[in-house]
Amino acid sequence: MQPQELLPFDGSAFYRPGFFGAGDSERMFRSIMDETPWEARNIILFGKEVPQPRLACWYGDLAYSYSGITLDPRPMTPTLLEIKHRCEEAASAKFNSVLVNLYRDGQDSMGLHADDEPELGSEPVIASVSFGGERNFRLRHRENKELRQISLASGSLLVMSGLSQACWMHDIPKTKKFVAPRINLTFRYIYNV
Ligand SMILES: O=C(O)CCC(=O)C(=O)O
Ligand SMILES: [Mn+2]
Repeated sequence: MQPQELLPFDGSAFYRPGFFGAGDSERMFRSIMDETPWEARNIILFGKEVPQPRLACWYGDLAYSYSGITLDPRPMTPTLLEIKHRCEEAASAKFNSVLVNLYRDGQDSMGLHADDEPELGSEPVIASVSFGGERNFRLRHRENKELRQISLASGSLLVMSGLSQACWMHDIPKTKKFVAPRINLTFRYIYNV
């Protein structure tokens, strides 16, 4: 599959399958799986405390808050730094943080949201890398409800920028299909606001 732009207007979500080769992807999946102190956190959803339907870990220089929880920062590992540098080059942007998510099976998911917290600035660049099982990624326009979706392949890079967070929301829905565990990394630049 060729690199492609997923958004018709109001921002960019540029998809690059095979950004990491199969060998690199397998090696990175394994080391992130083994080195990450995975956390199962509770989040506040519609005022109620519920377990987050995935495991996660936050790396970077600054703490990060979303959905009512604060993630303490920890230094990036050599593997994460290697991936960060490749993403910085591809996205022509700098990143100082990464949220690492583990979707253990089809019942793990990420609800509809935008990465639009104030500390990300007004038009954040977000580099999203996927390793392992393929999952469907959906983008939904806030106003006209237009839907774009793509199956995020192992080794792929998705760079969201411009108005993508202001005008669109995104999610990873649950699936009843059998899916292998998937690791996703979203690199961001957090301003100290
Ligand atoms: O798992 C994904 O592909 C999306 C993750 C995401 O949207 C996030 O971490 O903010
Ligand atoms: Mn997101």
